[in-house]
Amino acid sequence: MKNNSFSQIADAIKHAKSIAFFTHIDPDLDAIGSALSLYFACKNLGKKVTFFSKENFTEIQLMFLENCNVSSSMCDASQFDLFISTDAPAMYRLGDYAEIFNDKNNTIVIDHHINCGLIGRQNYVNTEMSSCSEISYQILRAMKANITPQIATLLYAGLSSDTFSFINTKTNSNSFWTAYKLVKAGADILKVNELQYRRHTKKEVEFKKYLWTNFQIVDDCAYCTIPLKELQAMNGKKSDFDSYSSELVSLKDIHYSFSLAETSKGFFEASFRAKSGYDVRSVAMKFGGGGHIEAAGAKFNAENIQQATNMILDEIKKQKSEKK
Ligand SMILES: [Mn+2]
Repeated sequence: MKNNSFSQIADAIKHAKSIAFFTHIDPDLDAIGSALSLYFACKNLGKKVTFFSKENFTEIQLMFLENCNVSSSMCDASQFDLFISTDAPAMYRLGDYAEIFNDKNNTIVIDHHINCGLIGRQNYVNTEMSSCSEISYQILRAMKANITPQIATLLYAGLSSDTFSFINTKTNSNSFWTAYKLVKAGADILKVNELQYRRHTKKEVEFKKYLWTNFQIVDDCAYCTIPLKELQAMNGKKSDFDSYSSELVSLKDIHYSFSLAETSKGFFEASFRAKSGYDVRSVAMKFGGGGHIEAAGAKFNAENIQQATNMILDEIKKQKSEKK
């Protein structure tokens, strides 16, 4: 796939009158920031804009969705002349909205993952970017759009969360340069930091307690599993244990980590992390998932949680021995 230039994409956006925005299911702040920054810039230019999503947004996500027209109904393609997807590399990541990108509609795909088949009429996919929000920022610059404090805050939230606060190895000079520009434009760092890092609820603490009580280590892999019964007892869902794998990979001498939860009978959701130089994307792909080299996820079926755990441990072991 050949990338279009920022100015080509900016032109397409500027010429559109009504634009539908999409991002991946289970959206993180980079998904929301990269999509909504463009959404609000277009809205400010007087365009008709709709953000399509069927998520049950968390309280924190809703803080970033303020004043956004979110539609959870199907998208009537005849109502829009442009369709933009951000932060999603594969069709299935768009959930019920994938269909739109199947047609030869006027689509734009903006992303920083290794592409897995989601291709627009125009594309800008760059895996060197630490966040998709950085790409959205470049497009807004090419559009000469006014970067309002609200837009800057959305982009900063995406950048800050996808770099794990500027510590993961994708963090580069462009991440800091973009952060500098966004703070200059009025990004509310305090709001982003407070919402992301200083709002731990009692429930989150319960989940952390579970993690640090139940985690296991095998060789250089740390992991934590949550059986369905425990998950229900803690009244938890996927987002509640999302941070487990990130926490575990930060342990000394640990190169791989994963969290694994049984979210319904016989159905498992796994989140993988790796330290720099190690690869969990290829592990996730074995289970029908994907993501980045150092941060990936997958959903799959297994008889029980012990079997699911062993399947992952075996796969990590196998890939390590293949690399030797
Ligand atoms: Mn992202």
